[in-house]
Amino acid sequence: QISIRGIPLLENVEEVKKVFNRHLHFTIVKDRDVATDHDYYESIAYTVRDHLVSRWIRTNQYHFETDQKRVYYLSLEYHMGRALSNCMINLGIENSVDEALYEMGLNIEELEELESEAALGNGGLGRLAACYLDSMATLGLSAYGYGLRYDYGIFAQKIEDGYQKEYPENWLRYACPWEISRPEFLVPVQYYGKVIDDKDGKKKWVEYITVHAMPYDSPIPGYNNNVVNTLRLWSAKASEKFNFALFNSGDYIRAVAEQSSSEDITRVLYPNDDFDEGKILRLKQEYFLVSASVQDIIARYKRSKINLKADQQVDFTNFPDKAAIQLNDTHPALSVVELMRLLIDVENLGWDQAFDITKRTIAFTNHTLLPEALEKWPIDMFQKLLPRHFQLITDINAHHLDIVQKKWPEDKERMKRMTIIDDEAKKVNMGYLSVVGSHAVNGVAQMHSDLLKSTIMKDFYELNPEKFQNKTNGITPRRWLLICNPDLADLITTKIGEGWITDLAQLKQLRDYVDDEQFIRDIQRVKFENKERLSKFLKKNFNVNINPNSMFDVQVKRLHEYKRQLLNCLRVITVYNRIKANPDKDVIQRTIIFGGKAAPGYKTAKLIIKLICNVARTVSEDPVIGDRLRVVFLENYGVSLAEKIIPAVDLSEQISLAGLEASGTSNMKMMLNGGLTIGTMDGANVEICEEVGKDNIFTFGLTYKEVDELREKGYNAKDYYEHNAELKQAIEQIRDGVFSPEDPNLFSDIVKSLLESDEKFMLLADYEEYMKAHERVEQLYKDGTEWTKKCILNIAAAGKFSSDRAIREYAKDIWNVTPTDKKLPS
Ligand code: 26V
Repeated sequence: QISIRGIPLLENVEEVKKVFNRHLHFTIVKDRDVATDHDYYESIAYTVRDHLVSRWIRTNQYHFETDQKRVYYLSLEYHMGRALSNCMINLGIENSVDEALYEMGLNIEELEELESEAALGNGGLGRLAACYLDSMATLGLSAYGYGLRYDYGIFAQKIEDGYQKEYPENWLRYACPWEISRPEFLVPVQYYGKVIDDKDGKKKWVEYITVHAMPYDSPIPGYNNNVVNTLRLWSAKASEKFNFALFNSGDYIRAVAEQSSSEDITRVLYPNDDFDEGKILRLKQEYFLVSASVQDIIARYKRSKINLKADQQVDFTNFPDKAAIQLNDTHPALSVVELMRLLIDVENLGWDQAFDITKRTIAFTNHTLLPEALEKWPIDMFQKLLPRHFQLITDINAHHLDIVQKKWPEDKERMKRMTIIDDEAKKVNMGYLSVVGSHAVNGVAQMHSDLLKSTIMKDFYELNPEKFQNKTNGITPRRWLLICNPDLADLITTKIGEGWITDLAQLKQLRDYVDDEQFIRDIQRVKFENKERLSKFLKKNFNVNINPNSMFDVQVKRLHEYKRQLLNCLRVITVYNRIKANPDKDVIQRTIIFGGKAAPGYKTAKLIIKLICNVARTVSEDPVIGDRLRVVFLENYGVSLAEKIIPAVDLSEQISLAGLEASGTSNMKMMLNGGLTIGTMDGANVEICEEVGKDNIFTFGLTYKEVDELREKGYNAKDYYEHNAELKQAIEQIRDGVFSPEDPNLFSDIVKSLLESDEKFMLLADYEEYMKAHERVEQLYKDGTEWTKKCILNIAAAGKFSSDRAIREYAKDIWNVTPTDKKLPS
């Protein structure tokens, strides 16, 4: 067996077997006559966990002893994916485990598939949080993730008759071996009630109801450094005292029912990304995370070394030197106010000092410019649920507007624009609160950060230019290369060593091999084998047939109009028409793969899925097409499916309208795995282009500036429609029911919106250039060697997009903590 990390192998195999058998017996309580595959999965998971726990405990001890500044990442979403292979790789025990299971007649890969994935996120934002936890542990930071332990993560998507159907995903049906509940750290969270003036002139929040937050900790192992950090997820538990009155009045059943309703707070992840519904349950979730986490953070500070001197009043002056809180979008923005409340009402600090400490502790990352995604809470709802917090926001706003007024005394309009509490719209603006309550604000790609400063946060940038930064996103090279594409990882390692695993910039050494014929062939072989593996998987699990000899042209991401899956669909229809019109022409074989979930309430997005599925059907039923074109929509795209698709990608579709995709991260994953990008100058595509050079990427379409000018001048969809015969034909076919003969008007809304002059995503404006870019793709693909050389150059240029690089930048520019490559003792 080849090991790229030179782990002593057989030494541990016997031990793995022993521990495995012990767990099967003592933990699972089964023998091999009755054990199921799932029991075996659990036994091996507990076995791996055993290797982890002493490192986990020691990491905590070490962080207590050194008392370095702690980083707290607060996020409503963590799209973790499966833990087993990640833990094995990071601990360096995958070879021994593999071998031990093999000797016992079990297959590790099959068992891995039985782990239900922790899909506690929607899309890019939640996956980014997971990548960052991995990098923070790998860089030896004393870092904690805080989030919610939803009973139900993102829904399971089924495609039935071409329509998306949502099903609950009960990921906790079997006990989860990776989490440990910590009832001793239960935290009370309060809602409702009112605020009174206390005797000593202080504000007092009274008559609230209490829900308890139960922490569940999961281990976050660093790569090969014996660090194991913690992700703490809170679960709602009814307070025992909850509605005592009902119990006493004899209404026992109702009292118990109400208890369970307070536990609804962490029942389910909100499945819309980029749409703020303003629902009270969501506000309760946000406060639940924030209040439990900030209380926990303060409690840890009080228990920390500098505060252990007995009988001494805890001094909060040093708090910002000991804790950094990063807000993953505005979702945990209430942290600003909760920290203020705890410092003032509980710890008795003065307002000015509390605000100073709060600002120096908190920093904020924005992930979207889409207006419908920016969180604004109705004042009434907010005030009723969190009366004390509303007062504090009022104070913060007054303080903030005072500063604005001093800087621009005459500018009444600016004051109106910049108010956190909008009395006209009757809304609290969480984005503005986050900026005002933070010392640093960042976007997630250079272009996005620039747009933040020139659009939605312009006034705030002018007020505090020093706060604004860029932190281009990154992905973890462990999950997104080493684990998901082991053959490519091995091949790279044979050329440049294994340093790239923790220093991805080293991939640039691969440039030396761009003309190496053997290397080119090896890269081609690995890609082909990955495509074969994906094809087999799809055949087995979805009964989908695809041909590994065709080009895999892939757009997998959340379904959203701005991401323009519909533009891709128009292109597919045109390719189909071209083949039909010219059946003898020699064209490359393409498999066009779509995947992604639509928010359950997002009608247009769901109709686009149906259209793609119907086009796929028409294409596959047409005998003229043969194996030149296949279109598939893959069900239930998420982290685990991504790990199978991404290594097999030839062409990565990144085609959002310029200015709308904050960064994108699937673009980075595909690049790292040797996929070439066809994309607009949007989000991180711009930086991908910079890194790899414009000859090695297929860019097309309006730039942000051109989008802006076109909008100014007036976008006229009909112009494009009338002037491009192929485009016209494709749209007419949708209109005339070519893809929906059983219901010819099924897609009329799509056709109508495409032709509207204010169609927000300007699909038709980019169609022609998109088609031309695809022709360039086709040309290049015909020359296998030239194509593969560009794949190599893309891999070699992917170093910047490591989440290790991103976390180093956060550490230096925002958190003021120092990464280390020092290993803890094992
Ligand atoms: C907003 C809301 C509004 C309230 C209801 C629930 C909810 C959930 C998510 C969001 C905003 C999500 C924003 C987001 O996911 N942005 C994506 O972030 C990625 C990581 O930075 C980035 O790569 C993507 O371009 C960006 O769309």
